[in-house]
Amino acid sequence: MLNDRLVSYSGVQPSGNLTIGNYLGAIRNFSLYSEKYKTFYCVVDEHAITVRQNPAELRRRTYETLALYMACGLDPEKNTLYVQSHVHEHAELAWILNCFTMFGELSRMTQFKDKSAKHSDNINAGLFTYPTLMAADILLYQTDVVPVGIDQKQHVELCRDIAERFNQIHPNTFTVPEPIISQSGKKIMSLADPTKKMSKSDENANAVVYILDDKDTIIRKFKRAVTDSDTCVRFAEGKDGINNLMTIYSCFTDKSFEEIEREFEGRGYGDFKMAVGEVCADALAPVQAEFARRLSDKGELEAQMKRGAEEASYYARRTLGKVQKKLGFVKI
Ligand code: ATP
Ligand code: LTN
Repeated sequence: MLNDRLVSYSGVQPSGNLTIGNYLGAIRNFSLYSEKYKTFYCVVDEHAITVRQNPAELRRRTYETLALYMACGLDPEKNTLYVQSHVHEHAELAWILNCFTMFGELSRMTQFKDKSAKHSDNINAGLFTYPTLMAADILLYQTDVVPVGIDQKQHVELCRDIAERFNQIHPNTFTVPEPIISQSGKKIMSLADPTKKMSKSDENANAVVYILDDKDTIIRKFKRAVTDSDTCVRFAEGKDGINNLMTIYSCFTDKSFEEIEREFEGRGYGDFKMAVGEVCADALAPVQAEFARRLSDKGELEAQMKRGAEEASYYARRTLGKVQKKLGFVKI
């Protein structure tokens, strides 16, 4: 809570081109809070360097992610949109929280296990302590709710544990946040392997639909999506590919699974895949147009980064100051 208003906070890494998983699981839901909550949405570039990034690409994607936030309906007048590395309090609080986080807790994080398997040549300490930086992001703003996809639930739960542990030793320091997982789009799966999460860092571009893919590409990717040897469009155990396509169709049309089954009764997978591609491309078209408009004005994006950083710093400074005082750091 900040100034009697509930707070919503979330972040996206500028680590690749954003996918419809990022859109349906997270970004699309951010604007639901803009009216009633004080909202902070961050481009988490410091998290992105836990795996190697090309500097020029990281810089470009930082601008793009900010432009995409706005294109997805986040009005910078109503939401604080900013870049993590512009607010130094994140890294400072992360260090402090490292001293309140147990080695065993961090070792149990599934994202750490997955990413260390994937990047076995670079299992750095930052990858291991990634969740304490994420906890610092959230706790600096006295956050009440954190809208994320289901893969981030474990990190938000660890953040709650850290906040409760700190509050037990130093009462009334942090608000303890709740993860908010959108039911429909909580885990969009890969089109090539529907048992795996769709991920922006997937090497197979056909497994992933990017928010910025054009209509032909989107339709081609859905046409190639892995399904099963059945022909009937219905949601059932073991039909991971069709279940995933039905989930995506449902997210874009708001239709229930029963309605979708009725709509495609007697029609084959080919028709259905085409329809999923159409609704997805049509829903993304206005986002893409607004993205292009926002990205073409670099000066305005930089001005927004500056405004966002100033707004965020004000609150971040307040919380960090309170924490430092409670710990016994000398103020000069
Ligand atoms: P990376 O591949 O680099 O790990 P990512 O695609 O998992 O990235 P993040 O930046 O880590 O994306 O996630 C941003 C937000 O999108 C988070 O809230 C995350 O839970 C959500 N998200 C990511 N992938 C999916 C997905 N497939 N389905 C639903 N939500 C997702
Ligand atoms: N860890 C998240 C990104 C992230 C985040 C956050 C999400 C960094 N800081 C704070 C919510 C709140 C991810 O990998 N998707």
